[in-house]
Amino acid sequence: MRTVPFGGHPGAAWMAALRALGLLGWMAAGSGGLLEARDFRVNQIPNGHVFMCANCHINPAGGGARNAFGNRVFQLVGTSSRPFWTPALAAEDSDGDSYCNGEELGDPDGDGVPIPGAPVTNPGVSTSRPANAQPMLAGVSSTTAVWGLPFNATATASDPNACQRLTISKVEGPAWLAVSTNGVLSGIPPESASGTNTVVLRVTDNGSPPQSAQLSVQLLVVARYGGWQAQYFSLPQEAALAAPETDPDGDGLSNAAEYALRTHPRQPNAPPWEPPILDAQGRLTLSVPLRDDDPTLSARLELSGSLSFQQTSLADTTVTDPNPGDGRKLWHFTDPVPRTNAAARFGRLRVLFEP
Ligand SMILES: [Ca+2]
Ligand SMILES: [Ca+2]
Ligand SMILES: [Ca+2]
Ligand SMILES: [Ca+2]
Repeated sequence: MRTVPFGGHPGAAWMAALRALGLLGWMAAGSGGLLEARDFRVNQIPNGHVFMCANCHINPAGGGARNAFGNRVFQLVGTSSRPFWTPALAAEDSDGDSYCNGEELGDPDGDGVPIPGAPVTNPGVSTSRPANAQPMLAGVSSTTAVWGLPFNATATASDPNACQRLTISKVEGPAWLAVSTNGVLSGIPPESASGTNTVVLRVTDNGSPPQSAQLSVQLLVVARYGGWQAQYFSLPQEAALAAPETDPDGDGLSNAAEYALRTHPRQPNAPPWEPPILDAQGRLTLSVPLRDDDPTLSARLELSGSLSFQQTSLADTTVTDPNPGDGRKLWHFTDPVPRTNAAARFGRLRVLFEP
C-alpha cells in the first residue's frame, strides 16, 4: 500500500470511480488490496506517517480488521473522507493504555500541529506507549483544622500523562484523618490532635509501570469555641445552654471562661488560678492559665477603683509558657497602680476569641 500516493487526488478520484460503480462493498469484502485507497487517512492524523496504516489497522499493510483507534475513527466518520482529528479525539485514549491519542501522536492538544521532536507511539496498540511520567501532588486546599468540627480539604494532583487515572492514599497521618482515593481529606480531629500533624500523601498513576510521588504537609489543628461547644453540648438542641455567657454548672465561670481556662463546663470547678497577690512594689498581680491552641484567643484584666467599673484601666500583661506541652500558657497581669495610691482595686478578667 505504501506505493499508493496518499492524500493524492489520484486515490480520491479512484474512490469516486468505485462509488460510482457501486462496487465498494464488494471490494471491501473481497480485496484488501483495493482498500489501500484509504491510505489518505494517514495524512489526516499528526505524525500519521510513523505507523502508516498500522495506526488504524491490525495488519500493518492496511485493510482488514481495525485496531481500537481505527474502530473509533470509523465510528466518527465511517467511510467518509472528512477530517476527524479534533482536540476531543486527541483527549481520548482509544487503546486503553493510559496515554491519550494526542499524546501518542505527538499532538496533545489536538490542534493538528504536532510538537516538533515529540515521541510518537501507536494510538491503536496498547503495547506501544510513551515513557510514563511521574505524577505530582501540588498541595492541599486547606491545612488548618478545628478540633471538634468536620475538616474537609482536597489534594491537588496532576500527571503530564493527561489520560491517566490517579489514586491518592495516606502514607502517614493521624487516625482521625481519612483520605479518599480521589484526594478528599476528611475527618473530625479530636482535642488531642491540637497542634501540628504531619500528613504524608502519595499519588500513584496507572501507567506501565506505575509512577508515584509523595507530599508531606503540616496540618495545624486549632481550637475554636464552636468545636469546644460541639464536644460538650448536644447541638443544636442545647444551643442556649452552650452560649458563651451561660454558666450551666453554676460554678461562677461562664462557658467562655471555661473554654479559655480548659475546664469542664458541666462539672463545677474552682477557678484554676491562685488568688491575686501584691508584688514587692505593692501592685496587684494575677496569673491565669489559658488555653494555647486558639490563636485568636487573648485576655485582658480590667481594673477599677469601684465595683461599678465605671472607670477602668488595663493591667500590664505578659505571657509565659512554664510547662510547654500542657496546652496552656500563663497570662500574668499587673496593676500599674500601686496599692499605696488606691483605697481599693477591683479586677474583671475578659477573654476574647473568635467563634
Ligand atoms: Ca492510548
Ligand atoms: Ca498506544
Ligand atoms: Ca504518569
Ligand atoms: Ca461554668
